[in-house]
Amino acid sequence: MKRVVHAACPHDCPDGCAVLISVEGDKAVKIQGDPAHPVTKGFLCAKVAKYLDRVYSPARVLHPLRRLGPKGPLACRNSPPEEPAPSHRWKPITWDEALEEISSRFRQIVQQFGSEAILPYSYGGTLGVLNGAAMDRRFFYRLGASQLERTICSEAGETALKSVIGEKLGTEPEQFRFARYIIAWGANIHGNNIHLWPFIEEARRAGAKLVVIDPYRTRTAACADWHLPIHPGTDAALALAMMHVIIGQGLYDADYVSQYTLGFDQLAEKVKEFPPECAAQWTGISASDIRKLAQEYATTRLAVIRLNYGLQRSERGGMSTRTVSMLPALTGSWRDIGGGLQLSTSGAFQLNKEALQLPELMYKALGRPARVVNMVELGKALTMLEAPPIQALFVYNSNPAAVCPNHNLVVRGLARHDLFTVVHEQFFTDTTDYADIVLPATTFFEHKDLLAAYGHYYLQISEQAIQPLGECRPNLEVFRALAHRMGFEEACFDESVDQMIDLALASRNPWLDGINREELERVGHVRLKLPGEPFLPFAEGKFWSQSGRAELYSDQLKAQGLDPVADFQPPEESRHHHMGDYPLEMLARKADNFLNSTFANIPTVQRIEQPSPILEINAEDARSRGIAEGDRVRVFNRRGEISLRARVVERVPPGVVSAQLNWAKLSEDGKNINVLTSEKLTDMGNSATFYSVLVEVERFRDNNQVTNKPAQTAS
Ligand SMILES: Nc1nc2c(c(=O)[nH]1)N[C@H]1C(S)=C(S)[C@@H](COP(=O)(O)OP(=O)(O)OC[C@H]3O[C@@H](n4cnc5c(=O)[nH]c(N)nc54)[C@H](O)[C@@H]3O)O[C@H]1N2
Ligand SMILES: Nc1nc2c(c(=O)[nH]1)N[C@H]1C(S)=C(S)[C@@H](COP(=O)(O)OP(=O)(O)OC[C@H]3O[C@@H](n4cnc5c(=O)[nH]c(N)nc54)[C@H](O)[C@@H]3O)O[C@H]1N2
Ligand code: SF4
Ligand SMILES: [Mo]
Repeated sequence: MKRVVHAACPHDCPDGCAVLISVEGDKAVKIQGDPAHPVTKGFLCAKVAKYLDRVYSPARVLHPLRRLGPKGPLACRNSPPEEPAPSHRWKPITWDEALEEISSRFRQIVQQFGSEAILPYSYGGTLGVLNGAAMDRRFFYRLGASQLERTICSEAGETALKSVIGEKLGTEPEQFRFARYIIAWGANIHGNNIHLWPFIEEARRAGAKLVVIDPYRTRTAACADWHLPIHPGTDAALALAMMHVIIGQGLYDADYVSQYTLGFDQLAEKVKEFPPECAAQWTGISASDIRKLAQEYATTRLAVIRLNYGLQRSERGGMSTRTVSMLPALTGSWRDIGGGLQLSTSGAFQLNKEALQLPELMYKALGRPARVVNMVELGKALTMLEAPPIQALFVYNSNPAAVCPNHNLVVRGLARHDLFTVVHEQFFTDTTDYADIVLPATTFFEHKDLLAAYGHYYLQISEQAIQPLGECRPNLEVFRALAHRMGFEEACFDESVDQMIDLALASRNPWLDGINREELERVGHVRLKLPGEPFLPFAEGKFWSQSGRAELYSDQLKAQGLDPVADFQPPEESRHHHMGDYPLEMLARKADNFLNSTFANIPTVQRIEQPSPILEINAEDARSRGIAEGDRVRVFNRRGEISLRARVVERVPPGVVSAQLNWAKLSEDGKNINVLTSEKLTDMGNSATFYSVLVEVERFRDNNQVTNKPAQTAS
């Protein structure tokens, strides 16, 4: 019998697609986008369209396993990317044995070092409300484990956006069709946010102009009306210069500014320091182009900005995001249907997180907040953290040995003999190579969950379509079982999936009013009860900041030692400071067809992505280094080096090179691009600085001379 199950894509992607899975017997046979969802519109991205290959991959982790032999990747590479667990490497054990071993090691560590010697490590494997951050949080709070500061992705931008408008709210994607001037600012829409594209296309058919501000000529930039290849990390200079023009020429909405903003006078004073001529030197964008951009943006009715997280992965990414976030408050474009700005919509989903996560359990365990470890600094934490040293690491929903900056330091930490590492995973990733115990995880086909979104305003239930493969378990069930093993007796560890969904929905937020599980189960996705149709969150001010206004001046920032208005300084790791040993700015970017490191091992997805790890370099930089298309090159800085194949392109301007995130063990030298990235944190939000990286590139003298050893094996 064939049935169709409504699910929701749980991957870390703004589009939050509604998915229909066709099932015959207990086998999923088809996946498609739900045509009824107003943003999914019946299509999926190329990678998730191939999801059956991922769910039924022969390389899935299907049973609990204990490592045999040393930590670290096998002298790998030549093994096919998809292969089941090699038997000389892993010994299958029962769940009972695995849980027993984990709980007894945890107990021992708690006794000897204290509970904060245990560190959870998780991020965006699933954004499901229950399997992303619920039972796991309860467990680690109750255990009194160190807390993880989860800022690897977006915290700089989020903090900055909130510093102006107070919450993560913005223009809904469906309204982009009404815009007549669209700026994609540090936003790779074709790669990372494809479901916005049809709305942009619709707007362009009606005459809208699309401008892309990105140092890299993305596919989005290539089909835009105007691409401005900005120097990495200099967006604040551009935005401040735009405001210099907008204010100087009186192009702002004086009525909106006076009614709904705070600090305009200070801003007007500040932007005097940033005439376009000065910003041109920092940004590489000519003064006349800056003027033109400012004038067009401020005078075209229905101008919208799709701001994304690209520019905040930079040392001063917070300030960059803050300055751009000020623009629609200045022009009053928040008034217009199809105006305003979108960075994230997630602030609209005020689920009852407290009840799901129960942070009070931490106080019960410790009587105080537990130590906080920043996830970006995992390498440091594992190798040089003050007492108590991390003795156990529990990884789920993340692949830190691939995604974390300063990879060499991370794997040095992960290779520690005395570190007890558990990894709950769907695949044998770079991180499972360092695990003592690997636990098999379900995919979203195999469990039920509740999904919010950060690129639209629909709440969804994702139903379980098939039985778990092998002995796979959802995150929630693993932490429930572990809590029982640890003897935690609180009733919260017994709550069922449906009880937890009901809890999540039991929120005082009026936008969730009346939305219940039964309705979600019946229709799959439900629009939040947003006030007004169309939803214009800030048409009449009502910002979620303390003052209720868009804060162009912020005392809070001042208290943090930041400029209370805005400011620009170039990143220390940029062309503006170092022109010496490492003169090239590297963008360690995401692949258009993977999702961070997810999908990198799926052959049918690999086939649609660029072949083997490459370095994109401009002809000018290639020529001066004697590098030709296809040459093996060594890319290096003081943190590490990697061997890549050169591709000489116009997509990156002179002075900038680009390479993609991938699994380290799939490359010839067992490394990935994060050997070069820095764990330096951003100016706001303690986020990662993947796009503030300087490198040098040289041609291998002997073009076949490539070190063929894995990054780090256990000694
Ligand atoms: N296909 C695909 N989709 C994804 C992901 C993926 O890996 N692959 N990842 C998902 C995740 S976790 C996230 S957070 C989102 C992120 O989606 P985006 O926010 O779009 O993030 P990025 O791709 O990091 O950066 C966007 C663009 O910013 C550019 N950029 C880099 N530095 C600067 C700068 O200094 N200034 C400006 N103006 N631009 C700059 C980059 O070249 C890039 O094209 O995408 C999600 N969707
Ligand atoms: N160089 C460079 N590095 C980057 C970035 C970049 O642009 N450049 N982007 C950064 C960004 S924005 C982000 S968000 C981070 C992302 O970092 P991560 O959140 O670690 O993202 P993924 O690489 O997608 O790894 C998620 C892992 O979770 C597993 N998983 C999926 N679902 C489940 C589940 O239900 N249970 C369990 N237990 N596991 C599951 C997947 O198999 C996958 O291996 O990477 C960051 N790293
Ligand atoms: S990864 Fe993004 S675009 Fe692809 S199906 Fe999931 S939510 Fe949609
Ligand atoms: Mo992210």
